[in-house]
Amino acid sequence: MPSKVRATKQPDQRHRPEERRLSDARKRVEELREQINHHGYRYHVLDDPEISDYDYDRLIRELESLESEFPELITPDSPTQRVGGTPVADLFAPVRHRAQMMSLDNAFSWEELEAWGKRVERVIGTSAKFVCELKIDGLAVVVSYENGSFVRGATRGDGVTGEDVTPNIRTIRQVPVRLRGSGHPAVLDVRGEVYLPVKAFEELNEQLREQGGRVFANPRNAGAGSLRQKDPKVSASRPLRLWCHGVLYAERKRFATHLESLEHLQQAGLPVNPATRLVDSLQEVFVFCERWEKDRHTIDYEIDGVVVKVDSIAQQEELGTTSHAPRWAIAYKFPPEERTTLLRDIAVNTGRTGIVTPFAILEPIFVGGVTIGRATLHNQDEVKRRDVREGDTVIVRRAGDVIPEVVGPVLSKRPKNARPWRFPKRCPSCGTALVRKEGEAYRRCPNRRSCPSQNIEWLFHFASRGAMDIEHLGYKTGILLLDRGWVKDPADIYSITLEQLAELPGFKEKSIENLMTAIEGSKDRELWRLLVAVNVPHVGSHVAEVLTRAFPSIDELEAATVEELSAVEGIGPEIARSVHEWFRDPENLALLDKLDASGVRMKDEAPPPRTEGPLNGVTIVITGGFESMSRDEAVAAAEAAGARVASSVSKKTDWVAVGENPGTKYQKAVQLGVETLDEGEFLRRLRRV
Ligand code: 0OX
Repeated sequence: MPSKVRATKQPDQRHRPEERRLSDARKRVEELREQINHHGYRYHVLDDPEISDYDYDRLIRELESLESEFPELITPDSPTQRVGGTPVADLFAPVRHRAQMMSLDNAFSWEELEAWGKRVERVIGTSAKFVCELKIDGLAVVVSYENGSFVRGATRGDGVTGEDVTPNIRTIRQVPVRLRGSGHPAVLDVRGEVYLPVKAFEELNEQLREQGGRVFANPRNAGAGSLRQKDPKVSASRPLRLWCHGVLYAERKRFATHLESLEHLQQAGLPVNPATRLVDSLQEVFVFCERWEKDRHTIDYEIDGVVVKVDSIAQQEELGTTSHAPRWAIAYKFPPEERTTLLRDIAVNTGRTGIVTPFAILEPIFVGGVTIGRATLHNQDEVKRRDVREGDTVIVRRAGDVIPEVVGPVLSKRPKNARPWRFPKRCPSCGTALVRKEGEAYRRCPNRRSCPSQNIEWLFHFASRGAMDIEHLGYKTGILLLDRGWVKDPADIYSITLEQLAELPGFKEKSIENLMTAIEGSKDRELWRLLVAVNVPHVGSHVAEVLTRAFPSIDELEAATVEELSAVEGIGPEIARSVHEWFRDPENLALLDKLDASGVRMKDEAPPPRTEGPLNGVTIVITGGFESMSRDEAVAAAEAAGARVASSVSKKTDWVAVGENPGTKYQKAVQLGVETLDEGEFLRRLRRV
């Protein structure tokens, strides 16, 4: 009998009215979720909606209103919970991947691609089928489902451990909160690439420029910045997207081919790039690559090549992997893009360290996925070598993340009156006579303390994401602070007062509070950030991290001799001398004192005592290369197991893990009688086998 008829004839007397309402609401909520998930998939993944935006919004609003009336019905996989569903406390917590997230080897030419293909066919002893995919220039992520529900999103990190970005991934509309259909593996980890479409990138930069903030160099950086937002609401406001390109881990499920795994993902409602093709020969791989090299700007996201994968999983297994990349896949990288345009003018700019760099002002041109109006000319010698002149038609190149550069002039188009360019004698910002030291390629402005250009560039660098990471302190605000004379060097920002900020145009209660909080928060940054921020020549983030791991306080860095500095693995004599010299300059020491007096942290906290791990309290050294992991992975794995990994062998070393082609550390270990282990034993001690 139809339930409707029974319900009118025999009302259910056992339930009270509010329970009845709740059970009706539950039913409707489930219906709505199913409909919303279905239409969301049609719209966001298939790009083929079945209902109008208006009707879709109505469904969402009805669900929101029911969930607000019956909060007990809210579940984390409800389509209303895309923003703010998960406790944000877990954001960026380390996530150990269930399988290593390998990277890709590159082929930069047809020859290299062909050599790879031939090797593949030699190893498997037959011809192969290949899957060709667009190589998305985005951020590698893993998206995890348990029993069909989205549970986690993480960045690739070093391939072994990434960062938890679940709330931010959840804001991506193409990521289904529940997989379609049934019978999904209990655990499914999907590899994909998160990206920001080019148009969204341009709009975002426009917005940031208006707010006087820092703009992103390219869509990839903007995507990374948007994914790594501390506030998922900000991530949600950036239209990030995802393409899935493989299964990283599927519990109790084996696919026969890569294509089959992609089809499974697609049927589950995950976005798989429609340009993906299965081809029968290397010849067809070339055709695919050629087509997409030509058509790369017909799509609304950046690609930097084609990923070619052997389709058969059995053949993939036969080919195996190197320490960092599978032998069954390769990335064919597109050559950098070049275009010609008019060079309107050559100008120079004084940077944060006083180096004066020439750059070209161009007729804006779309190259490498973005419109550029300026391109670097590097230095005086380069301008001479390339002999570019004002009025020239020039070739401009931009590759991936690299700063656009002028390759050279098109001589046949040179105007008759074009004259060789002459480097200015004075700083364009402060008028001080420029100097060029013997053996240096650069001219510098020696006016270290009062050149406006050096000051703003330094302040901007000090506050940048890669240094002290002070949000809301961009060029616009920096210039206001410098112009008023309140900030003469970056340490002065720590003495800025609320009253001063209130005098600045456009500063209201909220923006003042934001900036003050950001400045205060930056006092407690890791030491490497401070070292980058204070402008030590040759010290970027990587070198700074290496140095501060060995010398975890400013006092220790200052006291270190050139020999001690260069004994640190990864620190060469030039860097060591540069750091040592920087710490001998009284002006630099005065700056550090001032920062110290303002409460800026001058040392790193001791690492927290490790509570578990098979190598607790063990000091080891790693030398040579391993089959199963890269050097960085070996260090990370040993540290994760509780070991202290030292850079040189001493009597205090407990043992040395020795890989292929070990260096002098191996000999030193033998000399000192320190135990040495091969890769197998090393893995056993890591409890990996
Ligand atoms: C991409 C992309 C990256 C990963 C390791 C083994 C195969 N950027 O679009 N990686 C992979 O797969 C690799 N595929 C892709 N399409």
